[in-house]
Amino acid sequence: MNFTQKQSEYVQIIEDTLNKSIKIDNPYYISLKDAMQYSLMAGGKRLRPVLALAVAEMLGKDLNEVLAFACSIEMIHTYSLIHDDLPAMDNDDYRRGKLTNHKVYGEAMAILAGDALLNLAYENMIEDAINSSNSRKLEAMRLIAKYAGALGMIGGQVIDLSSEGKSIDEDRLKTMHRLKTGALIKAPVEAAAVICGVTDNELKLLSNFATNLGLAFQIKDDILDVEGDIENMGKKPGSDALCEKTTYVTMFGIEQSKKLLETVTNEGITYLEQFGSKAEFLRDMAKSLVERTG
Ligand code: GRG
Repeated sequence: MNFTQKQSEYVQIIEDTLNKSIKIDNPYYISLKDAMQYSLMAGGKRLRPVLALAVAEMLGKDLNEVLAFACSIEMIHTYSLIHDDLPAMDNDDYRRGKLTNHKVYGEAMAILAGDALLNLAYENMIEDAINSSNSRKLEAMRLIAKYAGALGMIGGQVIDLSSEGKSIDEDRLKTMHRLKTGALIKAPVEAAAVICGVTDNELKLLSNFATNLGLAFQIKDDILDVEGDIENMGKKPGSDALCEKTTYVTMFGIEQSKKLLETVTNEGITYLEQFGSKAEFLRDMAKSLVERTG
């Protein structure tokens, strides 16, 4: 099976699980379900849960062992995007070519839909851990909470907000992206690895791979922001794309950023050597992120 087929297979499993995961049927607040479902099923790439499934399969484990955690990370990712789009943050009208959550359901409901997705993520992980004899799931949950929280994605978002309108140095730029984007890419890789019972050395290798992948993902995002006009469609004055902000491209220039992207990706792939041919999908995934157009 080639990379694209395997990726579609993973995405299908994730879509099916996510689609069934919001179980609100109370007519008094069915609108909350609509708002949660709207963003959760809005056509994201499912990069993070795919990573979790791919790690589990590489390690020879049943995908169901990590599926609840994979989908929970996607819920956390979705909540972060809903909140990031709010007027108090990036103030965006469109995401993935569709109106943002608050533009359809209003700000209050968008905040609540994000909050509810975050809670559902942990409820599902806890339920999965309770019904499992795998005690490592608790540690996996701790890692996810850390990477999504103040020492991870939320911390990165705060650095981003406090950097607005300022010219920032390389260290601050890297720290911001390591936390804001990188942490939630490390979460599925490390959580899946821990659930599957890897050795400390294997965990370190996979963690290093994910660090590089997250960095490459962000550099590519910055390159796409400059190169893809579509990225800027629907943005309001004051939103990211139109306001002067430091990115890898503004700091290093486009050509240097492309070289950095290549170097970071290739280095990331070297951490997979020990896993041999079983790591083929993860290698291809890293390469596909370099080539992505959106
Ligand atoms: C509001 C707590 C809080 C955090 C927001 C994730 C985030 C932090 C902000 C999103 C802003 C942004 C565009 C970050 C760059 C990298 C990134 C996370 C892109 C979106 O991820 P993709 O490309 O999205 O995986 P899809 O749409 O495929 O799910």
